[in-house]
Amino acid sequence: MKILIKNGSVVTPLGTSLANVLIDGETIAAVIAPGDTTLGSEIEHSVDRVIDATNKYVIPGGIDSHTHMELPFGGTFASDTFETGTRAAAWGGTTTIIDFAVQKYGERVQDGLATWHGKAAGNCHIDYSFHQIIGGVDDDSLKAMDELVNEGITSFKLFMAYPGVFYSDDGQILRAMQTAVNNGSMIMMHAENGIAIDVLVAQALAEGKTDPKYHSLTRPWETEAEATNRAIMLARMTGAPLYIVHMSAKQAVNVLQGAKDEGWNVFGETCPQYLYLSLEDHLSQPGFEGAKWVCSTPLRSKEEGHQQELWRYLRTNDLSIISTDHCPFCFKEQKELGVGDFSKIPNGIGSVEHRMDLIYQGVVDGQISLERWVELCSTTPARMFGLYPQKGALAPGSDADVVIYNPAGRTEIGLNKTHHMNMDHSAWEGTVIDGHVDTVISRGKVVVENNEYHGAKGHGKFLKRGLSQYLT
Ligand code: DUC
Ligand code: ZN
Ligand code: ZN
Repeated sequence: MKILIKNGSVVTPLGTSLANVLIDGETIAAVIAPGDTTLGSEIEHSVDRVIDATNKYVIPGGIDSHTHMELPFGGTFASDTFETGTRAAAWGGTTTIIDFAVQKYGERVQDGLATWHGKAAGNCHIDYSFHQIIGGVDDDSLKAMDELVNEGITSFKLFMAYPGVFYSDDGQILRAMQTAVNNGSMIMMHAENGIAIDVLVAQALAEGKTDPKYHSLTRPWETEAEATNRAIMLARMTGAPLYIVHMSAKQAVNVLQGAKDEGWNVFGETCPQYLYLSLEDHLSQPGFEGAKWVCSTPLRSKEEGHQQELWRYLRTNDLSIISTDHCPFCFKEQKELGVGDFSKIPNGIGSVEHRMDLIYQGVVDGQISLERWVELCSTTPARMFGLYPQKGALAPGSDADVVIYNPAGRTEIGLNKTHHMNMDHSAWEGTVIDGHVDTVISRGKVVVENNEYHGAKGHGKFLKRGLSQYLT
């Protein structure tokens, strides 16, 4: 199948220009500037389909480098399967996800990874890869890290939070970082001081503070900034590269910025929820409603001014990537596990379908440029996690993952329960976006067009990743 996308404005981190994009099978064959006749003007007649993208943006498909399909958490499982979650992602212009395979404490890392391959294989609508969560650092799991790098799993997540579940102590973190230095992989960190948080949580509950808002109040910004600083110091001791996930506190990013400025190989990501949602407006809603917005790191206080600072750090590249940390739970029976005890509310928000739209709104609002939107949501994730230029680029030879985005369109999120994630509510209900994902192409196949879905499970393939382009 040959497709010509005609007259669109092609947007990459390098700039925006009118061009035609020729797709041949699963890859991009050419990006043709107007007036370039070297490929022959009859090209339009030699293709199977012409898609007119006049007045629309043509961008590389979104890459969400932080999702949790089917994650076991808080006595339940994240409600999107690989099938439902990747379908929802495709609807929203995301054509690759990197999910987190889990090594549970006491389990072999290889067995945890095999479980994740089993969940995803044959079920995904778009291409996918995995980072590996190391839930128990010991001699065996450190050896396994080397093995996994050869299998295309080149990044490992550790937790400074959740004692007794995913938590690693400083010595374990240090050893994992030393291993990463040797095998060239990236250490990803959930940076919150879980030991301090557990004390604050127990004290709040003992005082009868059980509402969802206490989830944030028992995880103050200091717990994030302290853990971020400690993770950076451990990385400095070892020389390991470090990528801090889901950053929400401006003070934590400030610490990261300081280390970057001193020349350390440290990176940060944030997520749409930290840019738009807050403790006051969402987590503090009456009754148990706020449970919809319980996630970790937590939504922060609007009054503390985190959101503007996070946008600023996105402009200055102190934050390099916007992922979702997509971790959906239904309100009924899942979030409700925490009625009367906020600490039992499963942590997570579902956004995999909305990230491209939500961050495009940042372009409309003047927070970031069009090119930076593409860089934060597609190109840098590909480069950071060893997928570039197969993904994240509109260039000859790259996979034909393409989104045609209509800046004159409108998207009303959650209106009439019309999202496609497997959730009985949306944390984004009522959000209006001044733009619309018109057409989505995944490896040469048109999967979304005219508000209709044409994708299929099993189309998505596992991506063996190389090493990060941000490391030497
Ligand atoms: N944060 C969440 O919100 N959910 C799952 C795990 C995490 O770190
Ligand atoms: Zn995390
Ligand atoms: Zn996560």
